[in-house]
Amino acid sequence: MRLPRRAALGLLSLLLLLLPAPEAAKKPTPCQRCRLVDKFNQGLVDTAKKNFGGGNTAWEEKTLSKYESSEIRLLEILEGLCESSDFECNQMLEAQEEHLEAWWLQLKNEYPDLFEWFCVKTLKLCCSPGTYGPDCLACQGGSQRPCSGNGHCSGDGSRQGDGSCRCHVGYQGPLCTDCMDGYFSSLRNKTHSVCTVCDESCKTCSGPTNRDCVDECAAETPPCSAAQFCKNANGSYTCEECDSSCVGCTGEGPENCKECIPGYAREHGQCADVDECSLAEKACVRKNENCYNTPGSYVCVCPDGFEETEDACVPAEAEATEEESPTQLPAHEDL
Ligand SMILES: *[C@@H]1O[C@H](CO)[C@@H](O)[C@H](O)[C@H]1NC(C)=O
Ligand SMILES: *[C@@H]1O[C@H](CO)[C@@H](O)[C@H](O)[C@H]1NC(C)=O
Ligand SMILES: [Ca+2]
Repeated sequence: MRLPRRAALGLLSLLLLLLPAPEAAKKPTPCQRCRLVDKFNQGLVDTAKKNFGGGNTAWEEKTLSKYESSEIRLLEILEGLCESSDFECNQMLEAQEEHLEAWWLQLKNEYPDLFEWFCVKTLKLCCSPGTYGPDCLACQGGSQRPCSGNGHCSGDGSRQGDGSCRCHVGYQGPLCTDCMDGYFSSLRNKTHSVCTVCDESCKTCSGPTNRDCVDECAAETPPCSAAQFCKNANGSYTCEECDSSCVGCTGEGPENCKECIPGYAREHGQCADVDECSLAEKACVRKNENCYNTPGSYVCVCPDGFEETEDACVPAEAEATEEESPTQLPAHEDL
């Protein structure tokens, strides 16, 4: 089915109405509108070689009305300033034409920079480059090289913004002098800072090649917790848990412990359980008591047929022995 032409057109215009106007997002700021001075300067260039038509005659040269500084030339320049369809440009031109004329006829020698005189000083719509905000204050890092030349100053050249820096990629810090991770400082003096990208295999680096990757594990403040060790990888690292017999470690397994947990001691270079029952000094001191070694500890228990008293294991009563005869190895909880 085909829509009748009128209906299709109606639908189209409805759609256009519903779509957000693209200009709304890019509405020029007052300072950007004042950039018609750029067109004015272009007009100056375009008319520089012109004259009244046949070349300035000697008579014309002598009279005051040389083309170079004539109102004729001004009008020619003003004519080319705005597209006829550019409402805002024409509105501004109409409102400020007298200013431009005054500059052209009287002030251009004193204030040769039209932008500076017209947009900054007179209309106060812009600021000089390197300055920002209602009062045209210097950008972070100064108006000569805002943001150390490594970023954009918020509101630079306009009456807006806050003068802070939005750094170019690779740079960070309030003045864009610091390097981001993945970049290294290849030049740094009082005024200049240059950050250069690391080799792609490095996360951080001190130079441009893959031999300049920073070993994070060798950093002054190690990146892993006390119960972990740092494993260096290409351009990266991982933190891995120490062996359970370690208090701190330099690597994997019980042989890389810094210290052993209680109940363990270094034996053949690695942390191993201490067999307290075979020590020269008896671990279990009560009379008749048996000693059982456990990982990290030991237990002392009375043998079958004996009863615990405070300082000895004594033979149990006959009936009690019968009742308890199937007793097996004591569990840890009997400690
Ligand atoms: C800092 O380095 C830049 C770039 O090489 C150089 O132009 C400038 O003169 C240096 N400034 C100082 C103070 O050394
Ligand atoms: C690290 O990278 C180098 C060169 O890119 C390579 O020869 C080496 O095997 C890598 N090492 C690891 C642990 O991935
Ligand atoms: Ca033990």
